[in-house]
Amino acid sequence: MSTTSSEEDSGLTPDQLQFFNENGYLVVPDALPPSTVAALLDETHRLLDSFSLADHPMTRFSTGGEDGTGDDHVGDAYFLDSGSKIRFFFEEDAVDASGNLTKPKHLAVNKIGHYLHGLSPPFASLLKTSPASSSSPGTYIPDLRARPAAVARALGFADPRCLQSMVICKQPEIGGAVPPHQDSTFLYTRPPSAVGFWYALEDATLENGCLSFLPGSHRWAPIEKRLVRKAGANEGTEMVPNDGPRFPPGEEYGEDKRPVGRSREEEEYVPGEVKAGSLVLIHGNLLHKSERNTSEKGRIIYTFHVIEGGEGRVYDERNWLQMPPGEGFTPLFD
Ligand SMILES: O=C(O)CCC(=O)C(=O)O
Repeated sequence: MSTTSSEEDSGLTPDQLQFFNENGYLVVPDALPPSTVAALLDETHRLLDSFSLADHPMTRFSTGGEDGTGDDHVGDAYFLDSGSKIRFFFEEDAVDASGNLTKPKHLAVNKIGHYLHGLSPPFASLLKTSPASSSSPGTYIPDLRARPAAVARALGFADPRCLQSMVICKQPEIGGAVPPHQDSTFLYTRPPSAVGFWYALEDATLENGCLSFLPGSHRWAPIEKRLVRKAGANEGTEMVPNDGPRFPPGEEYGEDKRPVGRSREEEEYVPGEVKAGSLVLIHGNLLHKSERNTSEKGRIIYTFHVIEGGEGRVYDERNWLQMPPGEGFTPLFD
């Protein structure tokens, strides 16, 4: 299902909220005005064209095996320090055995991350709630629908914090698949609270590797593992069993909510083909994935993730992503 948000209410309507609560995801078409889509694409291309290869460690974005929870997840210092920087991670198939690019650099990048919301004014503008809160004059977006702060309020956040942001390019011909995963595995709070805000900047289709979702899995699929830093500075990342809560608080969650008589493998993923400008909200426990892009068309998206920063949620020092020094994670509420 997809729904439109009303002009007056820039958060979620009751129907949208109900759909999200039942299914763990929600498509909001036309969340971004076309001028904003164009500005974010311009910024993406400026970044792709201007970064230097001279001092780049040629880090590729590897997702950690078939189910995304293997141990070969990217984890070098370039990745570990990216929470307060704008860094460029290559597609696995864009780097040959000798470490050379097989494509021009702007067509070789899988992902740009993870502090666009802090360092890039066009991307930062999505989090602004008023012209006064915008540090770069002119970047406030008056006709933004489903404004993130209002959505977060509708979802029940007390103190929503944006902790990371990324452009994912899903390049033509070599765009890597993203295996089924739950975002709270990578962005763990105790108890889990992550929600993804995923914006299509180009049409996302079955051909170029749109998202797909396992509806309702956020209610029964536990966060079994966490991606953490290995002990010692810049020693890489590893998946460890999650010894904390596996669901957000609430009676609607739990392994006993799994559909009766069906295994995880029998559940059916629902594709989410969306137009440029659409917002997709993704619950941190929801199983979702995207396929390889072998088509001629790229699929550029922007996504950021929000966690609860309020009382009763712990974000610990084991998480691979650590707070930007000084500022902390970016508040959505003024
Ligand atoms: O855009 C994609 O292909 C995958 C994004 C995703 O799964 C995520 O941001 O959690």
